[in-house]
Amino acid sequence: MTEAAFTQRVFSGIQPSGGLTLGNYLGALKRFVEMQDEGGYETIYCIVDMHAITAKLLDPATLAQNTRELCAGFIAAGIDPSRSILFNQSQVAEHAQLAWIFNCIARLGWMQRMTQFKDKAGKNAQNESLGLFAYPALMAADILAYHATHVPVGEDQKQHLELTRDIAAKFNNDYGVEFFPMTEPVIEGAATRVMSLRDGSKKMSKSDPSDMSRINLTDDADAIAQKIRKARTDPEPLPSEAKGLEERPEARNLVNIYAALADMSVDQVLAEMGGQQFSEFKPRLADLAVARMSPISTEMSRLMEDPAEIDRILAGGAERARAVAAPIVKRTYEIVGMVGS
Ligand code: AQP
Repeated sequence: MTEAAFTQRVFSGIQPSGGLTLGNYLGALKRFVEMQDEGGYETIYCIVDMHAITAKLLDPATLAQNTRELCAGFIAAGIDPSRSILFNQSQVAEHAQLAWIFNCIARLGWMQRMTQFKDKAGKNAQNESLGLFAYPALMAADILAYHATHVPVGEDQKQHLELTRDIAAKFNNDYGVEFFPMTEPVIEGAATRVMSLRDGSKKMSKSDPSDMSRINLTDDADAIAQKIRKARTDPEPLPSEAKGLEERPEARNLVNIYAALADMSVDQVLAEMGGQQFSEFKPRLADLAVARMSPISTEMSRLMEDPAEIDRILAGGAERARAVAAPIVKRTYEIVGMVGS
């Protein structure tokens, strides 16, 4: 069976494992909105609640609250639920159904090489959940249940996207079909890897125990200014070219954040601000971050006043998502030889 041209379809997701960070926004959500607005793609965005319980089980009320807040955050950032499909993963059973097939396609050795598992499990891997280990197979199912051709993500997800392609290729090869597309990662922008404000070698993360390490989308102006003021830097002024940032991870991080928020290139930022001390640059960065993020957090709070409306949006999105995924997963089961009615 040869699949002709695949529809240009974008899929991506974010886990409701905590509140949105500036890293999630610049690395992923901002690109989600741009790809929706560019046109030329069907865009499907998912709050991946099944992934959110892999690292640790969340209090049920917290998971539900995080899911609704993330939905509000997507909409406040510019996702339009009438133009994009917006839903939470657990409402579309096809994700889990396809993940089982992919658990049987993926090899243990492939999973053992995943750096995210190694980072999250640390020295305690034997005590981690099977779900955390199998996470990349579920992620491949999230993407391939829609035959998605493009996946906007931050740099940290590159290896998982490569695994998705390996799973698709092995499935196609094992069954002699050209059923699953070779999905392209879309890793673009000045801030595809936003680093912790406390440690330039660690990525900014929702689950970092230190709140000072990240900017949350819900932080107020004072909190943002304080976190940027206290962000770790070095004593040198800003260089006037990107090459001068090579050995300066903390400085590079703040310049990348500025460039991404201002929609400028790093070279443009440095042409304007090269020579400045951090005492000058940090307040400018804080003002820009507040100007870009406070309209989003204000709108998020407004949307959160009506959780029933959020639930309606998620249910409507799930129905539309199911309409795309169900025939693809049904056909997958037929290819595998599962007898259906
Ligand atoms: N620091 C980051 N810089 C750029 N992009 C980032 N992303 C996450 N952190 C950064 C991108 O955000 C999307 C959603 O990520 P996720 O929630 O599915 O999981 P994650 O990558 O594990 O993000 P976190 O914030 O670190 O969550 P926890 O702490 O729960 O593990 C992805 O596209 C990711 O690349």
